[in-house]
Amino acid sequence: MFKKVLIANRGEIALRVIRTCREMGIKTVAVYSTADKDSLHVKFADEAVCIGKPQSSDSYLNIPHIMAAAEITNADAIHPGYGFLAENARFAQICGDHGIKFIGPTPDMINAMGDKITAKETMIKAGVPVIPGSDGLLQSLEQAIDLAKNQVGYPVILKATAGGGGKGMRVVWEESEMERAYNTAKAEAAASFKNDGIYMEKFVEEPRHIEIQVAGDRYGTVCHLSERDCSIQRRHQKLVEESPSPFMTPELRQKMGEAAIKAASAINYESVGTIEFLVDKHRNFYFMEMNTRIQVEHCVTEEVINFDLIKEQLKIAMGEKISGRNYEPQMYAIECRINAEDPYNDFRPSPGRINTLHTPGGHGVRVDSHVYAGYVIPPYYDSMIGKLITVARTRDEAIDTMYRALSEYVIEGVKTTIPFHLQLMQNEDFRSGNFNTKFLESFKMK
Ligand code: MV4
Repeated sequence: MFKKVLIANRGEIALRVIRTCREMGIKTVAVYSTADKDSLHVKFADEAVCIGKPQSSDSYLNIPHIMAAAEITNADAIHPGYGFLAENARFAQICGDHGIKFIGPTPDMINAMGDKITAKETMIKAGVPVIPGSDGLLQSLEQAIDLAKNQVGYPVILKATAGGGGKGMRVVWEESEMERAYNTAKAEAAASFKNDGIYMEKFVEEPRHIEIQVAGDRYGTVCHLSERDCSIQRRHQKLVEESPSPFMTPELRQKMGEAAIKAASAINYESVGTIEFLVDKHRNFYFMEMNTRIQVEHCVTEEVINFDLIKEQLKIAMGEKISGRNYEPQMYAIECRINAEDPYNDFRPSPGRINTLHTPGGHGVRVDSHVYAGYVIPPYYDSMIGKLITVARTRDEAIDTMYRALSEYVIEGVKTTIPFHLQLMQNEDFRSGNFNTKFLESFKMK
């Protein structure tokens, strides 16, 4: 049993982890940068240690500073949250080397999924469907041209093996575009990831992004906890997530759930994690990547299966067995990300002071947020103010509750994504479940 957990993160997820620790009788240590000294995660934790200057590289990404904070407070485990060091295998290794449990998978598991070609090869061996494409790294422009023409077929997409989350991808519609795309993809990969390895896939047009939540324990048991639909994204930033997916059928859930369990079992996965799939209009699904962390959107799953995923993650890290049963959604849940961004101005970040705050409440409403009236959103990190989650027996009702809750939400002093979400909740295509990852490209604010 952990006595004390250090949370190597900030904002709403730090608060989220503190809440579950408190329920489990585990003491908590917050770490914070000088920009976050007035943040709620600092006030809610049992102890707090300042780990450096505002820049992430001086604080939330600074491994020596975080390890020092863990040692002086005598923490026996570290929860990395999401982002920052959550998928840093070296950090997980260093925690282990210092006798501090990293609450997440082992460094080997992080590495197995961090390199996308390695991950894909592992999935092929495990019998999980992947998108057809090059057999590993592309060796030359000539090979790329030949493959696209004679094997894969246009359109194709070039991706960085060290990438993920959409960075450094290039879609190629015809041969005349290949040279440019090949060179820019390689250069971008080198600049962003210090690894210029790229590979090719058939480009799936207008796919849905549907991911399966999984959990595995150290005894080899893996289960799935159903899906989330994350197709409502803008420039690879998710804005709305929901569960169940309006595109899902019982048969597809069965098949994708089985594939997700195979995927996680292939690396003996321990902890909670997510298998991301692309799903085409014929309901063919393909493994895209695995996230070896808790995700921002985990709350919609928690609401539809009535299950605390952070508690499960902590129990698995403490060596407990999981039941091994799979979970089906019993409810409908939607999450809107409330960001300090101006939806009327290309979603430009809008940091600053929240002068007035009224948070929605009532039946079926959950708000996970670290802000309060007078809080200043610093410019150094992401612009999330919080997550508004609604839950109901039908999707229509969850949307109606969301519209009502959004209408109640008052945040003055900064621009927010609330006006965008209000308009989305009234959009006919959204309401009918008729959308894919291209939906927001043509969405216009009124
Ligand atoms: C694709 C694709 C179409 N075909 N791969 C974007 C994030 C990164 N993980 C992979 N991504 C995509 N890969 C093939 N072969 C389309 C996307 C994609 C996308 C995927 C999920 C959610 C939103 C997206 C938006 C644009 C492109």
